[in-house]
Amino acid sequence: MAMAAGLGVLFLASCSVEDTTNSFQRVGLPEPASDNAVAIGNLWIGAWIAAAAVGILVWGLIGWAVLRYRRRANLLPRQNRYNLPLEIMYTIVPFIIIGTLFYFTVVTQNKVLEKQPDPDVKINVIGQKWSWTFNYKSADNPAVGEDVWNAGTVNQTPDLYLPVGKRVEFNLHSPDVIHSFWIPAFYDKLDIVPGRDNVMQVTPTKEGVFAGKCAELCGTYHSAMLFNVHVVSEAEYNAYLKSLVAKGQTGEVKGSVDAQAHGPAIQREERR
Ligand SMILES: [Cu+2]
Repeated sequence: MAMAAGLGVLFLASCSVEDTTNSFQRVGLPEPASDNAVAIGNLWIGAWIAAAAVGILVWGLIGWAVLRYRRRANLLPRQNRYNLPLEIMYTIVPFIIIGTLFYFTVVTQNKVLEKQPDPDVKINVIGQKWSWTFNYKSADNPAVGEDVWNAGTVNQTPDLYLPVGKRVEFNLHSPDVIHSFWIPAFYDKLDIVPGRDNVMQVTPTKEGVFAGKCAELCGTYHSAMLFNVHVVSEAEYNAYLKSLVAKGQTGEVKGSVDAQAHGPAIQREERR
């Protein structure tokens, strides 16, 4: 048992979310696709290593006590109480464990929440019952020259385009209830609270198509609150924004109902 436990800790210690295509080594986490994902993933694995080490020690001591002090005769064993050094030890050790976890959590949190004063791309995201609206603040992008938008409905999953390797700022706004903006491959997630716009910054590091979801049970069609994240080259990103200009989806809209009123591209098919 001790050997299996030791192997377990060794396995976890060899885990990292960086530079691995082996999902076992990432403990089942998705392949990280943003700068924050690596920091969050390694904090997660580190917490598992700490939990496994404590668990193995406790299970080991329980197993040892059960075997070593199993009943051999009908005699009552010697009764001990008030072991002061032991009591001090098991008061201090949890503080050390919590302090260590706290330290690494704060370091990771500071990195993840770090905001650059001048991000490359700004997108106003609206999470509304029950889809997403993406407003690309691209008026000062010389390749586009206008703010453009794209929106989904419960029947139409919207697309979100991001340029790879660029600092992206999401301004998260909700006109109705609490939603949560989550791209699992980025690991990072932030609630969208009515009356309070939250800001998230991230740098996508890998091209590809990733799933996006609402991570807050927000109502009847919560399960329809999906979006597709396309991380593409800058040229493809600009070409996409220009295609929105060509469709007439310029300016800024505040939600899918608004988007339907504005945009010929969006069909009126929202469920009642
Ligand atoms: Cu939602």
